[in-house]
Amino acid sequence: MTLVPIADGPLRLSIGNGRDRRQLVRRLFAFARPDASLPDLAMANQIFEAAREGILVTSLAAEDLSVTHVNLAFEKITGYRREEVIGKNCRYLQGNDRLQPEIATMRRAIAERQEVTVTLRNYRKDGTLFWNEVTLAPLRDEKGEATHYLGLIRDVTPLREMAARLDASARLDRLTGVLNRYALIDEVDRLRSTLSGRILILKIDMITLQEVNSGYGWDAGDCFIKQVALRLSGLAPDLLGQFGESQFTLAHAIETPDDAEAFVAAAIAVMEPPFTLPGAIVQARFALGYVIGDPADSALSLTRQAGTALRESRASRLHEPRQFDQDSEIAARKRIRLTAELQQGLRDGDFLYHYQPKVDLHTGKIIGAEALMRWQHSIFGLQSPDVFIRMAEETRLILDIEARGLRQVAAFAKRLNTGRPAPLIISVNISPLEITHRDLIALVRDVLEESGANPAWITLELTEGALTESSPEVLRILRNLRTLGIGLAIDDFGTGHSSLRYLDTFPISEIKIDKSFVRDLAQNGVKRIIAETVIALGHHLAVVAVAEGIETEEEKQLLENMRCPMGQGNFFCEPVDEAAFLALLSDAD
Ligand code: G
Ligand code: G
Ligand code: MN
Repeated sequence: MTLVPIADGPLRLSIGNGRDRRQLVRRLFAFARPDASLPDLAMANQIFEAAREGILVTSLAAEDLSVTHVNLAFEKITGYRREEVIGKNCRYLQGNDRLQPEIATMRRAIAERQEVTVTLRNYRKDGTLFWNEVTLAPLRDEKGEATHYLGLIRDVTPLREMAARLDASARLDRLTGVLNRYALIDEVDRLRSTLSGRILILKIDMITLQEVNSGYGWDAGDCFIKQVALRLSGLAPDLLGQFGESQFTLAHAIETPDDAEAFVAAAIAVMEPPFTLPGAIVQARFALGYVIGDPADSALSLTRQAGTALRESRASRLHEPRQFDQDSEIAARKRIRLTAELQQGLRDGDFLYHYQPKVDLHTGKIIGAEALMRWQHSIFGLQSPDVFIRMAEETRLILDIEARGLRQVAAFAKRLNTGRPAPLIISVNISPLEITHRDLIALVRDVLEESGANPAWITLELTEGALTESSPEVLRILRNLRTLGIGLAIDDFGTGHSSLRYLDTFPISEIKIDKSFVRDLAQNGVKRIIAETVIALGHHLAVVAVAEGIETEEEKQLLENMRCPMGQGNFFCEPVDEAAFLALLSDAD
C-alpha cells in the first residue's frame, strides 16, 4: 500500500463523524490498492491531508507497530512533523503517563485485530497535555489479512475542559465556591475510604444570617455568607461544603480525639471576630455540632450524626457546641415520635386543664384558680406538662396547643362566672413564644370576643424567662394586654433572673412567689427578706403577691403573718379536673 503525495494545496473537505467517517476513510485507502489509478491516488492523498482528524497509519509487519503515514492534522494536533514519527512506534505521545487503563484496552484490541475508540491523555511535542480521542481500525489487504492499523485522532481537550467546568459548577455553591451538599457527600465518601484514623464532621449554622438578611438586606447577607466560607476555608479542612444558605459542613481526617477538639476550638475561634458587612458590623452567633466519626460509616450517616448534634446545639439556650453521641440520637428519635403524637393529640383535642384553687390567705376563700395543662394520651394516660411542653415549644406546636387552650379557659371562665356575684379569676400559663412568635394581642381579642368572657376574669402567667429581654416590643405587648383588661402574672418568681425591677418596669398585676421560697421561708433569712420585700412592694404598687406550693399549715401561717394576700398549694387543694373544681366551689358556697 502506497500513498503518493501529489497534492499542492489541501482540499477543504469535512468527512463526517463516527462510523460514517471510518467507512469513508477505509474506502479512501481502498483507492490505494496496487490497481488504483494515479488520479484516484492523488485524490485519496488530497483527502488524507485535508481531513480535520489526525490520521496515522501503522504497519503490522514489524513487531513494534511503526508509523508509516501521518497527515497534516496529525502534525497540527501533536506538534510532531512527519519525519520525526515515521518509522517509530507512536507511544511517545503518552509521555510518562503509561498507567492509563485505556492503553491496555487499545493494546488488547490491536492484538485481536478489533476496532476500538478510547480517550487518552497524550502529550504534544512541547510537553503540553491534550485529550486524544483515538479510533483504531485494522486495514486489510485483498485476502482480508490485516496489514496496517489506521488511527484517527481528535483533540477533545476543549470538550473535556468544558465538561469538567460544567461538572465542577454543578458541584459548587455559586456564591461561595465551596462544595454543595451532594458533592460534599460524594467527597466525604471518597475521603473516608482513604482513612485509617477517624473522620471529624463538623456542622456550623449561622443563626445570625436571618437577622442580617432582614436587617441589612440580602447583599449584606451574601457578603456575610462569603466571609464565613472564607474564614472556614482558612482552617484548611480536608473538605468544606455548604448545606443550604446558612449551614456549612467541614470534614477533616484526624488521628486522635484531641485533634478533633483542637479543630473544633479553631473553628469556634475563627468565627469569633466581628464581621464587617456593607452597612453593619455583626457578631456571628452560630450553632455547632460535630461527630468524631467512624470512616466505616457512610457519608450520609456521618453528616446526619453531625446534623443531630447541630440540632441540639441550635436548641440549646446559648447554642453551645455539641458532640454527637448515640444516646442523643435515640433521644432525637423519641422526640420525633413525641412530635407526631403531639400533632395527633392536637387534632384529637387531647389537651385539657386541671384547676388548682387560689385562696385568699386571710379569709381562706377561693378567689380563683390556676389552669394547668394536661395531655390525655391515648395509651399512657394523663401526662404532665413536664413531659411535653419543652418539645411543644421546640416544634412551635405550643402555639396551636395554647391557642386552643386559651379558648377553653375563656369559655370555662364564662360558664363559671355567669351569674356569680364575686367572679373567679382563672390564670393560665403561657409560653414565652406567645410573646415572641405570634400576635398575642390579636389572639386574646379573638378569644374574648368568641367566648364573651370578661377580660378581668383572665390572667396570663409568664415566667421570668419571657421578660428577660425587656425590648420595647415586649413592653408594648404587655401594656396592650393590660389595656384590654387582662391580668398579667410573673410566675416562678425567684427562680430565674429575679429582679424587683419587674414590679416597676413591667405592667404586671400579680407576682407568684416560687414554691422553693415557700419551702425555705422558715430557714433561709435571705429568701424571707426577698419574700417580705416582694409582698410589701406589692401592696405599695397594687401588685398581688401569690405564694405558690403551700403544703403545710405552718407555711400558710408564716405567709399570712407576712401579709401575703394569696396562696395556692396542695395544703388547700391539688390541681383537679374541671368537674372536681366545680364541685369544690359548690361545697364552698
Ligand atoms: O402542673 P404542673 O402541674 O406539673 O405544671 C408543670 C409546669 O408546666 C408548670 O411550671 C406550669 O407553669 C407549666 N404549665 C402548665 N400548663 C401550661 C400551659 O398551658 N402552657 C405552658 N407554657 N406551661 C404550662
Ligand atoms: O406554673 P407553675 O410553675 O407555678 O406551676 C405550678 C406547679 O406546682 C404545678 O406543677 C403544680 O402541680 C405544682 N404544685 C401545686 N401545688 C403544689 C404543692 O403544694 N407542692 C408542690 N411541690 N407542687 C405544687
Ligand atoms: Mn403557673
